[in-house]
Parts: sequence; C-alpha cells; structure tokens
Amino acid sequence: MLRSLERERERGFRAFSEAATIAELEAAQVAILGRKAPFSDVQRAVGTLEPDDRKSVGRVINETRADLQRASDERRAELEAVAEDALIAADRVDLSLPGRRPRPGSLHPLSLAEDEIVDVFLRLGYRVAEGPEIEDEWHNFEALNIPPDHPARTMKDSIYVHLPGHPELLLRTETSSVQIRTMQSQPPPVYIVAPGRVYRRETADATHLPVFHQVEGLVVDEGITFADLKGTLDAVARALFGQDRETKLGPAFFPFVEPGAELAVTCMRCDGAGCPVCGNGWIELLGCGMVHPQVLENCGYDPERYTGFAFGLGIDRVAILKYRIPDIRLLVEGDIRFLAQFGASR
Ligand code: FA5
Repeated sequence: MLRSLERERERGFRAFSEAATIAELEAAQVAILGRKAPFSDVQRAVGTLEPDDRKSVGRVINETRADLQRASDERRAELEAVAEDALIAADRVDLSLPGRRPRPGSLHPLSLAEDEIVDVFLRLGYRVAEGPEIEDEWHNFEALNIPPDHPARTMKDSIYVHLPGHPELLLRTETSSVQIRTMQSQPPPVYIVAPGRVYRRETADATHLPVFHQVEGLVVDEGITFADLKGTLDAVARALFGQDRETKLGPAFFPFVEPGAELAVTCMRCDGAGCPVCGNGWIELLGCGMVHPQVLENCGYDPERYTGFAFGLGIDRVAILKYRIPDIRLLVEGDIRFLAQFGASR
C-alpha cells in the first residue's frame, strides 16, 4: 500500500509539472486525486487494515495528498501567471512607431499676397496705417470729392449700416477712406500703405467679389510728381510679378485724384491673348493718380506746398495673377484641397 502511495506521489508530481495549461492541470488533478483515481482506491482500502497500520498509513496518505495538492496549487499559480503575461502582451499598445501627425496649416493665398505687397513698401520706407471697416459718409465719400449725388453713393453700390443715432454709416467701399484718416491724424510728409477689407454690392464672377481686399497707398510730400507714382508702381509690379509680366498704365477717372490712371497686368489665364475671363487680355490691378488738391485741403494740408500720389491695389487680384488662379471665387470657397497648395506657415 505504501509502495502504491509512493508511485501515485511520483505520478502526480510528474503529471502536474507536465501540465501545460490550466485545463491540462485540472484533468491531471482528477486523474491523480479524483474520486476514481488509484490514490482514492488506496485511501478507501485503509479501512481494511489493522488499527495500528491504519493510523500510520493514514498519516502517509494525508501527507501525500497534502504534498500532491500543494504541487498542483503551485503549478496552477505558475500557469495563471503565464496566462496573465500573455494577456498583457496581447493588450500592449505599440508606442514605438511615430504617431500620425496633424498636417501643419498653411497661409491663405490672400495673406501671402498681402504680406508680399506690404513687404515691398516697407522696404521702400512706407509705414502701415489702418482705418475702420464701418465708415461714415464723409470719410468714405465727401472728403474724397464724391458728392452726395454721385452714383457710387447709392444703395446699389454701397452697403449701409443702420445703427440708431448714426444715420450715415456704411461698410467702406474702398480703402481710400484711410487716406483721409491718415492726413487728418498727422502733418506731411506721408508715406503709408493701408491693407484692408472693402465691401460693394457686386455679383461675384471670375474676377470680382462683393467682399475683397485692397492695399491703399498714399504719399504726400513736397515736390512729388507723376514720375514718382509711375516709378513706384513699376518697382512694385516688378517685385510682385517679375520682369517678364507685362503691365499697362492707362487713363482713368477717380474724383479724388487728378490725373487718374489704372494699371493692368496680362491675364493669368491667357497671358494677354484674350479669353472669357479677361476679355481683352488684361486684368485691372489698381487705380491711382495724383491726390486732388481739394482732398489735400479737405484734410488741412496746403496744396500750394504739398503734392502727392495715391493708389488702391486689389489684393485678391494680385493673388489670382501671381498664383495663376483661374477664378477669384476659389479664394473664398474654403476648399482645403485648393488652400493646401499654398506656402508655409508664417
Ligand atoms: C478704387 O477702389 C479706388 N479707391 C482706387 C484708387 C485709390 C484710385 C487711390 C486712385 C487713388 P477701383 O474700384 O478700380 O478703385 O478698385 C481698385 C482695385 O480693386 C481694382 O483695380 C481691382 O484690383 C480691385 N477690385 C475692384 N473691384 C473688385 C472686386 N469686385 N473684386 C475684386 N477686386 C476688385
């Protein structure tokens, strides 16, 4: 009986240590210590022994069962630890690869164009001036020699703002109002550029927007002539479009300059051949002229002593001409595929 107990102990130790999974260990537990296992047969046979033998064999049986149970428990603990490690390994998040980076944004083509235009003038010694987008009629019209019966003042062209107690407010139709505000705020000489947004009642098409951007330029000093204006515009056009692009200066009328002119650049779509966008091969880029003596006087400047030139350049037009954008409306549609093609962040 003791020999078979010894045999069962060895068989049990081997079976438990060889069990590779919890399920195998449980099967071994049944085979070694279960009710139908040889060990239990031995245990049941103890009753047939003499009382003295029963006692000593009973002790060996109890020790053997305890040893086997301990071996089984230890193996279970080992197998459970292995299973847990496997679970942790399966759940592991791999942080060793680089994450997906958000794509860096880029500057809007209008910002790029504005920065470039303003940079040209800062290099020429101008400073940047500002004015409000909601203007009164005097700064937007009267001071600029645009009398109350002028067609530009009708509701058809301008967008009026109705605020109680402010009967004559409107969204500025041109940045020229900043000319007036600048001259009112400082004595000559003046060398400024004023970038900003302007509003008109206009239907959008390939070269027009109802809300667009201008850079106003104003120079007032002693001895300023039309040659200064022309030389400045030539330098600016070259800086913005390079040597190859053709420009053309022609006469134009603006009530606040005399003489007035307009600068056009060959179309970005047809390079001057003529197409449905431009019609005759040219896209108008800016209006300009010598500051009207009446405007100088309206701002308290002495027109006998000072002369000046001014210009109003369309930033949206610069952007479409410079980047060869076929339709100005692309600038305001917010299509990320279009916008992502332009320059790095500031
Ligand atoms: C003016 O706004 C004058 N204030 C310019 C000026 C300033 C003349 C100083 C003399 C002295 P005009 O309406 O032509 O002029 O507009 C000037 C420029 O703004 C145009 O040459 C064009 O480049 C741009 N522009 C005009 N209308 C639009 C529009 N609807 N959409 C986009 N750009 C426009």
